[in-house]
Amino acid sequence: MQFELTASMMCANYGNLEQEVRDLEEGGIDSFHIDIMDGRYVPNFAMSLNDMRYIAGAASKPLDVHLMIEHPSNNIGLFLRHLRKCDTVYIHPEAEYHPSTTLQAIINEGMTPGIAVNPGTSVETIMEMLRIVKKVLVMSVNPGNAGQMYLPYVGKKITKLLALKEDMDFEIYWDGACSADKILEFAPKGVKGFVLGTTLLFGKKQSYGETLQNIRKLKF
Ligand code: S6P
Ligand code: MG
Repeated sequence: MQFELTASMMCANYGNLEQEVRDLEEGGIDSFHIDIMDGRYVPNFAMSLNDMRYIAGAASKPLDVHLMIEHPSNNIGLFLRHLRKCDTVYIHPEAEYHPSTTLQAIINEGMTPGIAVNPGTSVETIMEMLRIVKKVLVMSVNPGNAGQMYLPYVGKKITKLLALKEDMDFEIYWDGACSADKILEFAPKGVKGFVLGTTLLFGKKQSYGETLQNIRKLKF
């Protein structure tokens, strides 16, 4: 079964970030998930513009930049100028007065536009944006922290999005508390990729390569 695995870099070892990037790439990661937080839209700071720049310079695999900041249109250029055409930028529609204008700015720079959908946000409120974006990042925890519990009501929203994705031409990605049983359940249904954090990838005894191989060998 084909699906993408992304490393949530806020969970990585900052004492040796360059080695982390190398180990993850050698281990077979598909991309790097960069959680940018402003302490206002979410109650945490996590990663910043400089962290993103550093990883963008060290990585050969794509970045997906998850902007958890208020009014990203105010600063979107700061982020876009350091990214490559293969990278994705997700915004939270609730954080912006005119999210489709911000998505257009991402498209104009040649990056892939995405929206991140909070657990409490319904599909109906993002319907028009589904025609603009290429990726929908479904949050299965409230944004702000790693290591949280999965919120089970999100599963129904994924079912709704799966029914729309072909016609509206977007792919669905999972962010938050991603475990092997979630991959086993949702990859066959059509969820295209999974962000891996403390639940499955970081802080384990085995190497990143071993963990990633075990995930790819799951029996569907
Ligand atoms: C949460 C953030 C996520 C987490 C990731 C951590 O605000 O957007 O990307 O870093 O979900 O994974 P885990 O397995 O620790 O929940
Ligand atoms: Mg994230």
